Amino acid sequence: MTQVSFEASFQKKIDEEIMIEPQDYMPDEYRKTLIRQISQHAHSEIVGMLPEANWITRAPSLRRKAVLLAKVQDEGGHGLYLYSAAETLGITRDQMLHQLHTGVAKYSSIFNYPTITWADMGAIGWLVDGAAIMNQVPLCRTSYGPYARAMVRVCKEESFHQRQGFEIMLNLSKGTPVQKQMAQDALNRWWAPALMMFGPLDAVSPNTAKSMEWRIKRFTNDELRQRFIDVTVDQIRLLGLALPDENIKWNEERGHYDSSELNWDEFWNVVKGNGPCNKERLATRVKAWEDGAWVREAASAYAEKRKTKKAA
Ligand code: FAQ
Repeated sequence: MTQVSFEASFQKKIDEEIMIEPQDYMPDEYRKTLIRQISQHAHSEIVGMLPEANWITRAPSLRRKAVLLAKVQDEGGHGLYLYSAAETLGITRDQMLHQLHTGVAKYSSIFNYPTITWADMGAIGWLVDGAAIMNQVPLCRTSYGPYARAMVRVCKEESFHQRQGFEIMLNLSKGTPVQKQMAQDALNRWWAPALMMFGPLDAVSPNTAKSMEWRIKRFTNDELRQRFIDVTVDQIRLLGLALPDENIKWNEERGHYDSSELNWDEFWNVVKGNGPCNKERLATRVKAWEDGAWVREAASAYAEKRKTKKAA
């Protein structure tokens, strides 16, 4: 087969909804885009453990502590599935982690904001995991098999995360005036950053068009952001909280809620490493990697010893 016919048969498979598997032919650009997206997704999961891990020791009851601990551990597991999926494309975990630690690879902007009160645990579960679900359910049908399969389990766990966050918000909203105010403040602070998780506007997103053609993405950034706004507004009303944006209004003609334009300068500033917690998050990850060096060395020495014993 010539290069042209390889490419044509690849696109035909995509168009016929046949998943691409690691041993299949794929254009270099498809492989590169997948490595970029999956590794950034994996980094987001493990950096995303940090803002919530801050609150495990301060959870207000044993039940809340157990739930939060389980959630944070789940996020670590998601990172591991995703690193494994990316490894099937020919990059090693060490290479990916090196890219994260040197600031070459990105991770989601949302994890560069501080967690100030317990209500932030509610807002993260409800809004951040809620936005993650909106983005990741369609990824269960992404065109690359190992990524799609990893997403199925991830989405099941994210839905428990979303519910525990909503439950925290519901309890606070029904609590004392001070607790309700804490919930409102968390909603106000996390709303816009959660909407930014969906990425830049389609009009300036460099990767969306090609990723849609290759069915890596099933919906564009703007489509998913709008869906998220539409479902979340009703949940805010159910909580009895005020809308976090005075321009949220139902638009009969569009059949969607209108809302304010986001502050894209803030978004790009955070993506470029200058958000409120970027430096702290990266330093924590690098320290964890360095502190864990002895574990990696011990594990590989043990594996080496077993290999020699078996061979003898
Ligand atoms: N933050 O052309 P596009 C979670 C970058 S998981 C930082 O639109 P694309 C679970 C983008 O990489 C959250 N950077 O890019 C959890 C690109 O830069 P590059 C993570 C961003 O890939 C909950 C450039 O801007 N989820 O939350 C962001 O087509 C609680 C241009 O953008 C995923 O990763 C951003 N928000 O679309 C864990 C889902 N947005 O690489 C713990 C999978 C864009 O060219 C606690 N990823 N950029 O240098 C995706 O669906 C896509 O990659 C998008 C971006 C939609 C994020």
